[in-house]
Amino acid sequence: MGKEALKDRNISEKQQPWWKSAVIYQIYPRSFCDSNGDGIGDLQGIISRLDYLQELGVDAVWLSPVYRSPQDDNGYDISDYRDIDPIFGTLADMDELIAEAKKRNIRIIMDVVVNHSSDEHVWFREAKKSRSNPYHNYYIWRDGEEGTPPNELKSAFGGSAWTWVPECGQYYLHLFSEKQPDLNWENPEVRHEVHEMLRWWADRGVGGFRLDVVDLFGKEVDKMITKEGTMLHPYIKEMSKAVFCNTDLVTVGEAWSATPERALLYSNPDGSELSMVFQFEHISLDQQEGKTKWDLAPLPFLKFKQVLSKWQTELYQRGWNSLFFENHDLPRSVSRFGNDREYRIESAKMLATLLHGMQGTPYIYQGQELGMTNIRMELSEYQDIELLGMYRERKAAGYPEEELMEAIYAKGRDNARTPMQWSDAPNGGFTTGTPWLKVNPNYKQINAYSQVQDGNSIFHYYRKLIALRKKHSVLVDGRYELLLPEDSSVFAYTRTDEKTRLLVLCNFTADTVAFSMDEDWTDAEVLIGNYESPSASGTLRPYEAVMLKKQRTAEMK
Ligand code: TEU
Ligand code: CA
Repeated sequence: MGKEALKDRNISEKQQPWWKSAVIYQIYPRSFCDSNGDGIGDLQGIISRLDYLQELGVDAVWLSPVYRSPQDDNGYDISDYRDIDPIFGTLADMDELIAEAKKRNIRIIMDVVVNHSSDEHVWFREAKKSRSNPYHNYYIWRDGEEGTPPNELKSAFGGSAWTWVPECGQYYLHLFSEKQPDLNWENPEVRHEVHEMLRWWADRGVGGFRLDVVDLFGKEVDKMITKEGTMLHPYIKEMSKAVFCNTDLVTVGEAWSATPERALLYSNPDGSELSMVFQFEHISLDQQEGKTKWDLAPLPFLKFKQVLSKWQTELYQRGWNSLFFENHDLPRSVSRFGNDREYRIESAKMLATLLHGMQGTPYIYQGQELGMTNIRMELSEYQDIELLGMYRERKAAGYPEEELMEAIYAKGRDNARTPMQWSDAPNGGFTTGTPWLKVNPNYKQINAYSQVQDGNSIFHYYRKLIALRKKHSVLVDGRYELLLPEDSSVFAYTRTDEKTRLLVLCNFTADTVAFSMDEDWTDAEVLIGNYESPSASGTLRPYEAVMLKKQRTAEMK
């Protein structure tokens, strides 16, 4: 046996944490299922759909925030970390959700937003009363003169990151909306409060935590450093020691700035920090160099392959990837990377194959398993604070209306937030009332009810991919290798362990394409594919995807 193969075997024989073979489903509660007709999804709605998630086969649910909140940023502005917002239900509903999910072997992962709180949190209400208030130092204040903020830091949602408070004669920092004041992580009391709160949720039985904008925790505002400050990793280590270590909690940090080098720290297998991070490199390619996501550019496909492959190889056996194409901040992947018209079903399955064949923990965002698509609405119908902020700023700066709307159609966060399409009943079966955000009119064709009935649906394709991960450990541990790096249509790679080799082939175009490979795969077993029978070897039909498996032999490298 070669050295590589020995290494492959050692890792697969080690006892693995549960989340290395898990698939996680993200729920955006406001848009998932409304149980009481007020137009807003809620906890009882989620409970009523747990059987659906069990059928899909997911191991855990990442729940976007349901804490008490004025909902300025749909719950990412928390006013009480230990209570549930009345629009979603009560703490008793939350306990019921945890227990009902557990019965179905599903863990609940809480979304922890502690870079900032709501300005309506009692800490901030106190903090802004005076400089001498005991909570003042829970937030980040700088002296200055009204009208002249301390520095040029900008809010992600438009305008300055500083807001003046006359009572204190000071500015407070908010890297997001002014209703989201940044917590002062330099204050040990703040960090202690966070640890206590996390333990409180762990004791209630949750399965883990997703940490919102974790890379901002160590900010050094006077040096204009927001991401990856000097104290970032010490703070995470401290938190891990206080809360996560010696538990089986899964932890995933959201880190827009993460490079593979950083990710090796965050996801160090020694457990000193987190289980994994969300990195966004592959998500930030279809935009103009050095600009924002609103400055659209076509996806550079070769770069896309190279970036995803880099993450696969750099973290192999030294860290852990999270795998995702969608979340509540991103457009729908079938509209973005696939074809949401004539090849919607094929391309949704192709993207699923690509992602679920890789190493890491796959995340499915609600509706992705149905191939839900982007939406186009009238400006007045949009709700998202980010896209409205962008529109206001760019409109004032003279951008043409048409360009702004195109950017919103392509990248606006409301694309992901339209209500879940459960059936062809009015409003897609999401609510009996008026939904808080318009339901995508295509719900008559695209809905869960019809896909659960149809064995060939995207839903069942995801179900099979999840089942494959449980069955073939090579999907969890296998070494990744990119093939055909220069091919401008096909994304191809292998996964290899001691016994098995998998080949994943994905056509990213609406044409039938030919390609050639050195290795012979003609007799390989087809694990899954999105056409009834696979193509003749060496060709792929429009958006075709296939995953093949064969036994590894001595002469294979
Ligand atoms: O997002 C982090 C963040 O930086 C976003 O502003 C992101 O850049 C943007 O959505 C991409 O278009 C997290 C949450 O996921 C997001 O929903 C919150 O609005 C944000 O933090 C503030 O809590
Ligand atoms: Ca409701």
